[in-house]
Amino acid sequence: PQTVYLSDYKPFGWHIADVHLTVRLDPTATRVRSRIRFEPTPGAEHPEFFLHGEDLRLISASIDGAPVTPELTAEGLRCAVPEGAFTWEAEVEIAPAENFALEGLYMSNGMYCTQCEAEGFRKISYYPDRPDVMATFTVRIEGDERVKLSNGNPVASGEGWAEWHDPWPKPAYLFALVAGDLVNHPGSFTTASGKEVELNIWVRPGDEGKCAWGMESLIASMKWDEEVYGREYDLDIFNIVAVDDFNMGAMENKGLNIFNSSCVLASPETSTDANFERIEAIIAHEYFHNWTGNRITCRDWFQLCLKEGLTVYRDSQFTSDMRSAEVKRIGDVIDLRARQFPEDQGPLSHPVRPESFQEINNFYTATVYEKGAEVIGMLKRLVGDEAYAKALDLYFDRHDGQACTIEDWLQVFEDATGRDLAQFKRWYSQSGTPHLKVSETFEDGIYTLTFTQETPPTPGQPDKLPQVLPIAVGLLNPNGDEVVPTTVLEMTEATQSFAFEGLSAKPVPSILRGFSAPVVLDRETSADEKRFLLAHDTDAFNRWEASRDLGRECLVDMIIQGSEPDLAWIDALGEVVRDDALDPAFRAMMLALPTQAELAQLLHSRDITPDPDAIHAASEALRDAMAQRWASVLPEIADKMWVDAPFDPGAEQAGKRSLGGAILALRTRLDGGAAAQTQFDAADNMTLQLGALSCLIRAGAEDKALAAFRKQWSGDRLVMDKWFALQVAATEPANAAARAEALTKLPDFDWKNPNRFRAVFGSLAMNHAGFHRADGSGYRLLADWLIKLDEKNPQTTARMCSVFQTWKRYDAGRQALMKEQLERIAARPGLSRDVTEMVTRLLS
Ligand code: DPP
Ligand code: ZN
Repeated sequence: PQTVYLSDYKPFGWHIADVHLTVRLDPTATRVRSRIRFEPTPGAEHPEFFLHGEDLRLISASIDGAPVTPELTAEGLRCAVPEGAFTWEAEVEIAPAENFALEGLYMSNGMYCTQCEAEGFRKISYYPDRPDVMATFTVRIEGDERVKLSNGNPVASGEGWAEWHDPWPKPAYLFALVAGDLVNHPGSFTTASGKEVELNIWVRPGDEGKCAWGMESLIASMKWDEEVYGREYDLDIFNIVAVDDFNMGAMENKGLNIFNSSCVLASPETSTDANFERIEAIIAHEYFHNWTGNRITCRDWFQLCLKEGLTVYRDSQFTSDMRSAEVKRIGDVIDLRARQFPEDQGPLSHPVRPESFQEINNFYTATVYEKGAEVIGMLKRLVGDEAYAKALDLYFDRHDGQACTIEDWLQVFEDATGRDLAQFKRWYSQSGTPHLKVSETFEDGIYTLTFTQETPPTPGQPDKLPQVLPIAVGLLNPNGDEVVPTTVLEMTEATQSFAFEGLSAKPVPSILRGFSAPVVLDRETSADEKRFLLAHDTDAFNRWEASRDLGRECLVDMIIQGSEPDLAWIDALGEVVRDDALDPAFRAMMLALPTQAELAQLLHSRDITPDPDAIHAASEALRDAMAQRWASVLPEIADKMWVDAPFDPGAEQAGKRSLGGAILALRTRLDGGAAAQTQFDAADNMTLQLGALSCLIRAGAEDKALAAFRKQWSGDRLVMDKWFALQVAATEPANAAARAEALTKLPDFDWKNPNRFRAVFGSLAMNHAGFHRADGSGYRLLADWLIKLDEKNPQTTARMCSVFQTWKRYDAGRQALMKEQLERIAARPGLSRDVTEMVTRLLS
C-alpha cells in the first residue's frame, strides 16, 4: 500500500461552487448522477484533474455537455479538462446491498444509510474526496422508501422523491443520505436568537420508546453550546438517525447525524446508567462538531485532532457540567491510561498529529482523540479560562467556513495571548508518554520540588525534546491543612526546580492535581504519605490517585512476593467508602481496582515480565480480602444505596447504583450470589439487572439467570449484545476463549454486525488472563475471526487488531504465540489495506 505524507500536501486547484446529486435508490443498482461546476482557483497550480472513486461502475461522463472517456484507475479517474471553469457530469452505479464494509452507501436492516468519513464518499460518486474541498450540496433522492433524508434543509418532495439543500459549504466526508421506513421522535429548540429548529430522532418502528433520552441530551447540548461557547445551530432542522450496523459510535454529518443505535437508543429497562451517560456524551460530541469540525473543518486528515481533540474536550466539559466534574475527570484518566497509554507505549505509538499513514481509518485512535483532548486541556490550563474563551472566539471568527490546520489553531492562541507556543506545539508532533520524576528538599522554610521529564523512544522518534508541562501542585501541612492551594507550575526544561517559601514545616506535596498533564508520574512515595493524601487531599483526583497507588503497590507486592493484602489500605479505603458525606459515584470509583492490563503495563515498566494468571489471582485475592474485611458493613451500605424513586438516569441515582453495584460484587464473594440473585429477580432496570447478572457469572451461579435474561430480551438486539459481552468478559479466564467460541455458534451471533462482533471479541480481549491464556487459544480464536471479518469489513477488523499492541510485554512463550497469529494474518492473500498497515506496524 501507498504511504501518504503530511509534507506532501498540495491544494486541489479548483473550487466547487455547488454539487448536484441525484440518487435513484436500488439495493443492487443504485444510480448516482452528479453535476459539479469546477472553477480554477486563481493563481493555483493545475495538476492533472483527478477525481477519487472506488467500486463505482461508470455509466457516463461529460464536460460542458460533451461526452468524455476518462482514464479509470483503482483509486479514481483522470481526465483532460478545459483551462477555465467547466461543468462536470457523471453517472455511476453502485450496489449498497452488497456493501458490508459499511463505508459509502450501504444497507442496514433494509434501510439505506451512508458513512463517508474519512474517505467513503468516493464509493458513492467520483469526487475530489478531500476535506479541503468544500461545497454546497443539493441532493435529490428517488425511491419508494417513506422517509428520505439528506443534509441541510428540505426543499421539496413528491411521490417517490425528496430534495434537500445544504447551504453551508462542506467537505464530502460530511455528506449523508438515509432512506427507509423510519419513524421519528420529534422535538424542537429555539435558538438564542429566536430561531425555531425542528429536531427529529429517526428509528426503526418499535424503537420509538427509546428516543426520549437522546432528545433530552440533544436539547441540553444545543443550549450548552450557546451558553458556554456562544455557538448557535445554523439550519432549520436537525436530524439524528439510529442505525444498527455501524463501524463507529456516531457521525456528525451536517444536519443529519447518523448514530450507531447503541449510542442513541435508551430506556431504563434496556440501558444501563453507563449507557445513558455515554449516549448523552456522544449526542453532545456529534452536535458540537457542527462548529468544531463542520463549520471549521480539517485541511487534510493529518489534522484530524483539530476537530476530534477539541470536540472530545468540549464534550468532556459538557459532561462535567451535567454531572460531577471530579468523577468525570477520574473516569477520563482511567480511560486514557487504559487505551491511550498502551498505544503510546507500544508499536502503534504516533503523534497526536501523525505525519504519515496508509489508511486514515487506522488513526481514529485514543491518541488523536483523547490525548488530543488532553493537549487542549493543558493549553487552557496554561493560558487561563479567560484567554481560552478569547482564543476560541477568535478561532470561530477567523476560520468559519475554512479547512484548517493545527498551525491555525495555535496561531489564534498566540494572537489572543501573546504567548509563544512553539515549544507547546511538540505535543502535536512528538509521540510517546513523558515520564516525570520528582525530588524534594526542605531548608530554611523553603520547599523545593525538582522535576525531570523524559519521554522514552517511540517508533520513528528515537530522541525526544522537553515538552511544556503544566504541573498543578498543592501543599498540605502535616496536620492536614492546605498551606499552598493549587498552583500551576509551568515546566519547560528537561530538569527544573520550583521553590515555595515561608513554610513553617516540611509540607506534603499533592502533585499533578486533576491530572494536569498526560504523563506517567514516577515518584517514590511512602505508603504513609499516600494514606495521608487519601485522608486529607482537597483535590478529589489526587485523593483517588493516592488510593489507587496504594492498591497498585499492594497488588504488585502480592503478585511478585506473594504478600498478604495491605490491610491498612483496605481500612483507610473502607473509611472513604463508608463516608456518606462523599458522592457515591466518587466512592464507587475509589473501590475500583486497577485493571489487570494496567498492572501488566506497570510491571513491564519496572522490567518485570507480567504473568496474567498471577495478576488475575492477586486481583481476586485482594477483592476477597476487601469483602471479608468489610463483611459487616456491606449490607448497610447496600441499603443506603437503594433507590426508591422512579428511575432517573441523572448523576444522583446513577451514582448510588454505581456504588450499590460495587458493593454487590463484594457481597457476592461472601454469599455465593444470593443477594445478586435477589436483585436479579426483582430488577426493573437494566443497571440492576445486568449488575446482578455480572455478579452471578463471576460466582459461577449464572445458568438460570442467563437463560431467563436471554428469554426476556431475545428480541432486543442491543440488550442481547450485553448478554454476549458479559459472559465472555466476566467468566473465569480458563473458560473465556471456549465460551467466546461457543457463542459464535449461536444463530444470533451475527458476526457481520460490528456491535455483535465486538461484544464477543472485544470482551475476550478485556478478559485479560482469558485472552492471554498460555495455551494461545484466545489469540488463535481471535485471529481466525479477524481473518474472516476482514473479507467483509476491513475497518472494524483493523481496529480490533490493536488488542495485540501489547504483545511484546509478555513472556517469550506468549510473545511467540501472538507473533505467530499476527504473521498468519499478515500472510493472508487479499488482506485489506487497513489490516495490512496494522499488522505491519504491530510486527515492526
Ligand atoms: N464519528 C466520529 C466522531 O465523531 C468521527 N468523526 O468522532
Ligand atoms: Zn468526533
